[in-house]
Amino acid sequence: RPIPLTRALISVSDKTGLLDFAKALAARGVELLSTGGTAKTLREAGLSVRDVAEVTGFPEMMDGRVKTLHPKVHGGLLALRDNQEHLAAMEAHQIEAIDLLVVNLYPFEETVAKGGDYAECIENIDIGGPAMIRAAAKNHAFVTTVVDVDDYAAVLTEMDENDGAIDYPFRQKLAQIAYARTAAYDAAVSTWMAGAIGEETPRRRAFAGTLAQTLRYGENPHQKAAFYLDGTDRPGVATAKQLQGKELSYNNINDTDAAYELVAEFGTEKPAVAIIKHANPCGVATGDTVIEAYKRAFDCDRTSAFGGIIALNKPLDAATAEEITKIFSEVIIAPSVEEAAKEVIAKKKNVRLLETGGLPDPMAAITTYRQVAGGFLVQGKDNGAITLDDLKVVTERQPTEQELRDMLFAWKVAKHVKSNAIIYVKDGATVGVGAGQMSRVDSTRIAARKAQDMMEACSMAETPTKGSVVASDAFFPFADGLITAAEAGATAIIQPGGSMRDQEVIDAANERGLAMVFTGMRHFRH
Ligand code: 93A
Repeated sequence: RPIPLTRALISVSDKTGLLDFAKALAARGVELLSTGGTAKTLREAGLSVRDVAEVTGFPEMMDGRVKTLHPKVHGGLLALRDNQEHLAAMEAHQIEAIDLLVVNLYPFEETVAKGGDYAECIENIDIGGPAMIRAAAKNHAFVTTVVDVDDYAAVLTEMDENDGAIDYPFRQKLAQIAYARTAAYDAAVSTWMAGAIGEETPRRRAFAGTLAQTLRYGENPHQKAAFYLDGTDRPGVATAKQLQGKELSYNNINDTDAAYELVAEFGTEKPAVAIIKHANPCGVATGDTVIEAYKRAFDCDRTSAFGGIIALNKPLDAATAEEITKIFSEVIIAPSVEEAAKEVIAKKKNVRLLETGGLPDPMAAITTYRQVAGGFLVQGKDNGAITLDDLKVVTERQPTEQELRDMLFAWKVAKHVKSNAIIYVKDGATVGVGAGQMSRVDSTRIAARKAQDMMEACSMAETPTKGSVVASDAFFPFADGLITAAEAGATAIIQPGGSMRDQEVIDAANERGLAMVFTGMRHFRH
């Protein structure tokens, strides 16, 4: 049944929207109790408010570590209003019922994000706040708990629709949110602490998320789905601003993430464009201009690029926008979008256009999760990278400068292609991508075949893989893959090495005059 609000305890670190909300509560006859800083803010705005210290008979002490941890507060939150013993205890100890709790916590996550030192982070672990939230939420049969500034308006609306009372289903919903908040808060503390003490694989692990969007469906229309934020501010699909187009779908979000993470590998030195289909690139290229990079990426596989996801590492300009909109694309994501480009894309209503404000750091230490039946796997994101110095030439022929440049390019792309990954590259552009095959030689064949298809479709004089270099995300177990690449016209190979049959593969390369380098690092992606 609806419970009228008569007394509220407000204790908030984030004072956004506080005054309007408190004024509206006061105007509806709600008595306000508050902690130090919050009470001060309210009083300064002319509101009448009682200090929690006055209610408890204890001053806030120990730098505020103890301010609301008192039976007068917790009794007021936890007492069952229909239980004679509880009522008798309230009477005996002069405990007043609190029927609305408004709390947001010490900014622990923000303190970590801004690089606070150990002591600062510890001091920002809120104890009294979560204790009150958990108490009030437990007693949602009688108490309303608000932990999100976003819910202030809904509480007022609910009151106005119920004669100043809050209905049970709404209290239940707020209680669920309250527990998610305290769980997420403690998860953030625990995750930070694991990092701070260098515990990469702690015995217990917690994580939590905040709903960003309920999705129409998941990977398929019969699957329910939603998108949650983990609280990290990595530039990308989760934090981007959508400038136009339909709502992002589950697959859009997944593919856009793959696209943007890939293009971020190229930094901002030179324009780079990646076109993604089903989480794999069907074209990646650099160029002197953004439009050139796009055209070269598109030329890798014009057939697959249709309905793709396009990621740029540079601002989207009008000329490139014109070029891109010649065919349909699902999503375009870029650090920024020039005004003239916005106008061009606006003509294609269905294209989703995302602006991120920056590129994510491909080297960042990020934890990734994958669910399996009965558990989840946790690993650091693949942020492995190599430089020229890491390459070991294993063939008689040394690679040329151009081959080395292309090999490093191909290697960056290989990291973002599902295994078994084979990538043919020429002049800073992919010309063939073989992804996700169960045998490496099949990936090698498919990539070459697709390049040949392009040659035929565009009546080119020779196949684009002629004179290319090839990257393989893991070692060639046999020489067959390398031989296939050589037959497709590849002149140089970059691969991790480390196979039992390395010598066979090296011999096959030498016989064909190929240059080959070992990276000593592999990039499986499953
Ligand atoms: O240090 S605490 O863990 N000890 C407490 O007893 C306590 N009670 C409320 N932090 C406590 N709070 C937190 O103080 C609230 O969760 C809120 O974030 C903050 C509000 O303090 P003020 O009103 O002084 O700005």
